Amino acid sequence: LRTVGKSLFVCPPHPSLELCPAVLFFSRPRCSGIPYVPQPRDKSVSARSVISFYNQSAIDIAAEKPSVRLTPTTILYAGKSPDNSHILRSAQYLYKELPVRVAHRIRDFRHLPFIVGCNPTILHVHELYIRSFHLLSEFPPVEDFESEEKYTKLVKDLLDDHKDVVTLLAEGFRESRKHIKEYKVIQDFLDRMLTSRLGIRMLAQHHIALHQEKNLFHAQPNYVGIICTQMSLKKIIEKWADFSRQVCEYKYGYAPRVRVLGHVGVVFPYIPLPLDYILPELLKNAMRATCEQHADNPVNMPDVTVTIANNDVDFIIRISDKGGGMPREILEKVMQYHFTTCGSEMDPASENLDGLGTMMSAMNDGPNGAGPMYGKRQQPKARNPDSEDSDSNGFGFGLPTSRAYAEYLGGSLTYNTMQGIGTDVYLRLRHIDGNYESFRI
Ligand code: ADP
Ligand code: K
Ligand code: MG
Repeated sequence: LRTVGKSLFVCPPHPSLELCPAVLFFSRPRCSGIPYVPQPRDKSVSARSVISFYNQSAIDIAAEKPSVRLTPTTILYAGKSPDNSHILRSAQYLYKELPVRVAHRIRDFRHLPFIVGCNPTILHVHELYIRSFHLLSEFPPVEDFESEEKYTKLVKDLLDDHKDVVTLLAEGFRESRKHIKEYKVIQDFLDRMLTSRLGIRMLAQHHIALHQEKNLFHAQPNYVGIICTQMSLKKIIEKWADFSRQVCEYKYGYAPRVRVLGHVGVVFPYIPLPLDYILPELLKNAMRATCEQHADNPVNMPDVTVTIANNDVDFIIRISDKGGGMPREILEKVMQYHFTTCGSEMDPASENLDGLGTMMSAMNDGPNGAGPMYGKRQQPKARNPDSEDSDSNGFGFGLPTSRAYAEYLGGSLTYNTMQGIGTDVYLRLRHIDGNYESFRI
């Protein structure tokens, strides 16, 4: 098996990835006597990737190149030119940069422990990246607006192809992590994978937004690409508080109110995209804890309090709840990928999430496919309208992913908890307005 593993990920490969005996062996469903032949989710994807295993040198060469990371200020002040040449330059930057970043991710997949890399769900994501690499690197150079238009279409399609990647990785690792002794291997892989994906999506979305701004009809006021030049923290917090309350009401029948205090009037340039992921995660955690702690008296549930503090260098958002805090035994674990007190992790016997499942499993089910616990009830109106990602909730990904994003953005995510009372979570992020050194995308 070792040899086959090497041949899959390091040396020239087995002729057919799909039929590799090791893949067959490891992907056979438990308790089934029938040999399992993994079905490619998309035939064209799979066929392409199998060929690509023969042609890895292009990936290897790209993977050796360093990625060129830009500061948001560089992006912000790159300027809009009346002849739209900035859009062409933006596409040309992506044209060079995306294959390199995608190749780095492929290299990471190849370095995963063999048994994890063979997981069919992880293999599927691995293939998705290989396919994207080829589509991006084989695209003819972007030289004029006609090719820019086509290139932008390709980038849009790829964003769409990759929208479920977080959920797929969460599933794939949940299945295979039990075979890995060292959690750090998984954490490092996922931290790199998820933050790199965030970076790629920010760059791609930025370009797509610039492209759309050409048409004044699509131009959003106060936006340059994905950068909101006048972002109000209070507004964005309120937006996600409303969203999270709807999800919470759907799950528990009630939801705590959210008060926003502190520097509520601050407005500055920032990129809302990562906040659109982090804020609902943190608010949902606070609301879930509050609802479960005060289930006996939901009418007098304590509010969730969000405090904003702004200074020259960074801004801090504190989310405080009176949800009973975290017990000592789980303190070390809450930041781990897959650790959750919803459903099966704490209580492996309870496969059915009835009553305890994370409120966001509602969001995973899609518009019609309510799972058993939501059977006859109405779906929440709220779906995460701004986040492109399908939800990875219920996987214990909220805190670790938010922390990885915060650190990628030059900030931090920390918490203090008082068991029996409640929890304070601090999200600290750097300004991007160029007065101090900021992060690079
Ligand atoms: P999930 O919400 O899917 O369980 P997270 O990573 O968001 O995953 O959180 C992991 C665990 O941390 C939760 O299951 C819960 O036990 C604990 N936790 C997170 N936030 C809070 C909070 N505000 N109060 C109490 N416990 C919390
Ligand atoms: K977790
Ligand atoms: Mg959560």
